[in-house]
Amino acid sequence: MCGLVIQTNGGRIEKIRGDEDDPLSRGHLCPKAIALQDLHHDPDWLAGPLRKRGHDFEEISWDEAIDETADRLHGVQRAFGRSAVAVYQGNPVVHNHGALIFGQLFARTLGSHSNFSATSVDQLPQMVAAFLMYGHQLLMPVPDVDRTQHFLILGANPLASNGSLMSAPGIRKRLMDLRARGGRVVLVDPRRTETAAYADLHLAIKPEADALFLLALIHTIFAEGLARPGRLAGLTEGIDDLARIAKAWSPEVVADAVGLSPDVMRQEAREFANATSSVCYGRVGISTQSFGGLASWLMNALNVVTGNLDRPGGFMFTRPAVDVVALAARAGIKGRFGKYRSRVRGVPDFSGEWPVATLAEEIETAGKGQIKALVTLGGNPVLSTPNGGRMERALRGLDFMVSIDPYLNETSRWANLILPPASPLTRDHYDLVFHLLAVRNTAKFSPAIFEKSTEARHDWEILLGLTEGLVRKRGGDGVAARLARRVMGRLGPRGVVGLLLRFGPYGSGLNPMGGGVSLKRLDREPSGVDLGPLVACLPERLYTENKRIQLTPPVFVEDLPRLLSWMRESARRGASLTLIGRRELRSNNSWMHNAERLMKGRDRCTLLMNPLDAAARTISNGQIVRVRSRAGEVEAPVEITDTMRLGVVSLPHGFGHDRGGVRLSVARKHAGVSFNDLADDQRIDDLCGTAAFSGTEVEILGAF
Ligand SMILES: Nc1nc2c(c(=O)[nH]1)N[C@H]1C(S)=C(S)[C@@H](COP(=O)(O)OP(=O)(O)OC[C@H]3O[C@@H](n4cnc5c(=O)[nH]c(N)nc54)[C@H](O)[C@@H]3O)O[C@H]1N2
Ligand SMILES: Nc1nc2c(c(=O)[nH]1)N[C@H]1C(S)=C(S)[C@@H](COP(=O)(O)OP(=O)(O)OC[C@H]3O[C@@H](n4cnc5c(=O)[nH]c(N)nc54)[C@H](O)[C@@H]3O)O[C@H]1N2
Ligand SMILES: [Mo]
Repeated sequence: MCGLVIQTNGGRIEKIRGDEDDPLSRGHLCPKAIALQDLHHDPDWLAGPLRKRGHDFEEISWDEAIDETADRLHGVQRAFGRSAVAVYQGNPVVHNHGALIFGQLFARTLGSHSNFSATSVDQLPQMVAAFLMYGHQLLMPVPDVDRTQHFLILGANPLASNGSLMSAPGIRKRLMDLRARGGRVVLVDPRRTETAAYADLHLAIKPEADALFLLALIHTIFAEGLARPGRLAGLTEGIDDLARIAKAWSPEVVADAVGLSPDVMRQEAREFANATSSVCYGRVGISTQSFGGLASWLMNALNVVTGNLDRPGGFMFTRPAVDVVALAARAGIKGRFGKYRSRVRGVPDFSGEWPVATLAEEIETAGKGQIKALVTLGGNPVLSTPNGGRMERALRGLDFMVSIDPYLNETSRWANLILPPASPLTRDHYDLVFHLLAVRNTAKFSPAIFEKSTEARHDWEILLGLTEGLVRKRGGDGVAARLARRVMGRLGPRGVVGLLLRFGPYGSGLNPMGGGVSLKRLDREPSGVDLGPLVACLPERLYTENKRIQLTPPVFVEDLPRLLSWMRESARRGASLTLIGRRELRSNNSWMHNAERLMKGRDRCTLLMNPLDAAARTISNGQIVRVRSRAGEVEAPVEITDTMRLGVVSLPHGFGHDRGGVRLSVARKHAGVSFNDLADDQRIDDLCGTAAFSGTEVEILGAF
């Protein structure tokens, strides 16, 4: 989302800097932007399709690769049913409008019910909350960080991540401005992170206790008469029910399990309720844990009961130039929770998608409905989903696998075919998803910097080719579908975005004179167009049937007994360590470790440990330790630091590049180990199936 100015000379990049004229990023850029040049010139970025041959891969032509893939997918579907082919879509897809639009087309044509994505190792609980409370899975409010006076952050490290479900380039400056205008930042995280340096108060909570913490805040707010929903009162159902529920969860009751004193929680409740504006925001730390659904619900509820939803300085909805919320609703996709249960473990689906923590077992378990083939699109599940070891074994047992991915990496090495897209700098860019989640309404279209070589293909071209190939193998399809594909192919991603802008909230619609926010205008103003700060939009924006906010959806209320048992057991839990994850500024999930510029300097894949935990195990700084969980074992160097809460250790995810057969020459030199070799595929939030990374129990077997 950062606006970049890229200076080129012939086919080379000379310089990359932040674009001061970008209305969202205002000149900010992070190390990943500079590393774009490493990606663009990376010799490991595959130039063309590869086909597995024995233990190695051979280069083949695009025509052959597309035809063979279509043929194999068709064969599996004919023999075992359409859902025998699963699709896993990874994170880069949502940053790539071509892959996003044409990935939908491909998936719809494939017609399988076996859909998986990185959503269920990420923001799924927050989508469930948006759906159940506001009536639409994409209606996720964003903290109005530029105007708030009290920013309560749970389980997020925006200084490293740049914000998430809060696109906020240059967050450091935004937090400094917040405090300079007399506002307050409170951070709740078991680790004193980089973000803590910009907070007034850091509260080192125990992992997975966020729902309890939020209940204690809501309890206090009702008990002390601080609930002031204001105008939201008339738009909300269930305020009294919530007050009744919260009665049982006083700060005293939850304190031990949360690991914070009742006074601290009570104080924060008062300050949050009394500030002129406040917002509670939580991210990966409250999503990928056993109570992610409950925490996401309560985070929203706290904002509602204090009147901070949908008001400046609070938790607000965006109005992007391509309104994907309205588009999805028009297509009938607002969300659907738990219509089906998964075959093996019986976990609920969400909007036709299964939690990826169930993918390996669905591949391994024989019987009707077994998954026999897999398509990965911009995803690396071996490193990014729980129990990577089991995932690898499962992938090996597939009849067929294809990876649409630029690299021969930990996942794609198990594929029969790898179909690599051209470099990101050879394609246009429009943020269909992240404008929706940005702290300011802006629109920007970035043209491709370089022309791609004639042999190379973009993701969308690969996906369109596969779609057409599949239809051919099936012996054709209807006129309407054929026409739709023809039109989309002609338009390409740029043309589709142009149409979406035209018929979006700032577009000219059917007016033949054009105007408003159009592709033409964005071409003329390449730094982007400022559409202003976030504006209040309730109740119009709500998609619930009665146009009211649902404050106590039964799905959440019925999950409270599980939280209660966990709280009671927490006192009895042993002296083992609990593991949490972290993100590094110079890293991007599992796939940017092949960029020299990012990998320079110290080893970042270290196990952070409190000095007392280290002393108790006679471990010294830098020592390699063997860590074991129920799912597996890894060896990692320890970094002793008092930034960690006692009893909690932290390891980043996305490393572990020393697996055989991987073609990542730089990443291999900084291989690290994979968090997800320790994460347990059986540990999920029972409410929605999201992987529970936080709170993974580990023991240290020895130091070397
Ligand atoms: N333990 C632990 N696990 C986690 C997390 C955590 O915090 N802790 N975080 C989770 C989160 S939030 C996420 S989003 C997931 C991410 O999970 P994934 O999306 O599965 O993983 P990524 O590392 O983003 O891998 C993306 C893949 O896309 C490829 N790729 C990159 N650019 C392109 C492109 O333009 N086109 C195509 N076709 N492919 C491309 C890369 O080579 C790589 O193989 O990981 C999750 N896993
Ligand atoms: N540089 C960089 N930027 C990124 C990424 C990257 O890999 N590198 N990944 C991108 C992606 S895909 C995403 S989803 C976003 C994520 O963005 P963020 O969520 O802001 O980033 P994380 O660093 O995962 O922050 C999670 C925090 O939760 C804390 N935590 C862990 N368990 C718990 C818990 O039980 N309770 C509480 N309260 N806190 C807990 C961790 O210590 C950590 O500081 O970042 C995006 N931006
Ligand atoms: Mo993510």
